[in-house]
Amino acid sequence: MIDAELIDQSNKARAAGLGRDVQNLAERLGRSAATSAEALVEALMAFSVAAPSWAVGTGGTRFGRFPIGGEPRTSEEKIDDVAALNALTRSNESISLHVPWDLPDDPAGLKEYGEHRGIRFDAMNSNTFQDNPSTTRDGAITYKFGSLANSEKAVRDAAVEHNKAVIDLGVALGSTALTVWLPDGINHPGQADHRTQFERVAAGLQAIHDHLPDDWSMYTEHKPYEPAFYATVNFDWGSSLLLAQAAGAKASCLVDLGHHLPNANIEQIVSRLAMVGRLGGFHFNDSKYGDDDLTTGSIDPFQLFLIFCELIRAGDGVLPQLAYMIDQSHNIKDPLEDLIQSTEAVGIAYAQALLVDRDALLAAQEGNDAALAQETLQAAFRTDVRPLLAEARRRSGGAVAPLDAYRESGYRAAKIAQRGMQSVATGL
Ligand SMILES: [Mn+2]
Repeated sequence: MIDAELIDQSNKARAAGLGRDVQNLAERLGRSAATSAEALVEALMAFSVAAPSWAVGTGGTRFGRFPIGGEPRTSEEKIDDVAALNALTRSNESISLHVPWDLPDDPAGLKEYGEHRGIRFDAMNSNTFQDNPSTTRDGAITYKFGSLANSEKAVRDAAVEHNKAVIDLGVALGSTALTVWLPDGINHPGQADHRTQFERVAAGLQAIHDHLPDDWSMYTEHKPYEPAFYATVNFDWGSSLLLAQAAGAKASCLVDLGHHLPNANIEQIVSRLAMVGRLGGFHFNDSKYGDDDLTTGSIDPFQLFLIFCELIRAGDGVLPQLAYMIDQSHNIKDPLEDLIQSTEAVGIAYAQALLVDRDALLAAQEGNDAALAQETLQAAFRTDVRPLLAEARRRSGGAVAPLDAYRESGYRAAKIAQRGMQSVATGL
């Protein structure tokens, strides 16, 4: 573990500099109570973004995988890594499991394991994009030609059963949400009927929705291609909305930033889904071309800022309570360093969006003053809010400089000694 003493030592060396930076910002910002440095620090202290269990191992590409060493071998070790991350950031208080990559024999024990380390269970993810031993018995059932949209009823039923089992597991872990990302689609034009596939998926999602406990939510996650390359059933936000509406009242749409065709206006999608009350959550990452799973905010931080502006707009000045998660699996960085950087990027975009003078923006919009509207957004976006994030972490017991503190801790080397150089995270 990364202990408080190490973080204290790391913070002491940076205390004076941080104090000066925060003071400078406080003097520059403090126009109104809502956008004061103090208000932003408090908002940041209350914010948490989930880490997925698959992001603590080294991902790979179809060209290969280069393990970094010391990767978690079990769900418990994945929780250990998220707890280490949270000790530094104080903004990653939950883990999102992926079934069957995570299939605990003793869910109650795993829940307790998480509780002891201050880690809750975020949305459950059901995987039907590969065959798995729990529902695709003896090879008689296969998801080769899809799951909920499969032409064979036995396969569709198995996919529904898998999702129900994931809900049951989530109940035992204290989770309250299911994210359904489907592999269903068409690789070759004419291979299957678009409408029939959609109707089968809608029926399957209804059956899964019927199994949700009262306090649960369910998210549909769209993606334009992969694993099918000609068409996917849930290919865009419109299809996702139709599927969520068909599934039932507890279903809403989840936006994965990498699941759009190049140049899609994601902030506008966010606005539309929020407008109709079906925006459920986010998977944060960044991309240049496709579902690149690059570090959040590393390619297009302005887009991330504009997305958070839409969220603040949807919440009328405050961030709505949605499912916020980082969905990345890096293949060359230390996964924990990647998560530290993504968590920072999400916090920056959030704080900058809170900084927008919404009254001035509205006045510029209604007055058709495009130049002033742009100035208003840029005034917030160009503000370096990083000292406020550092201050929020410091007050919460986290590290002022989490990446430095992580390296100073020697965590990776200790985990290589404990888990080995060739350990592989389940599912990767
Ligand atoms: Mn995702």
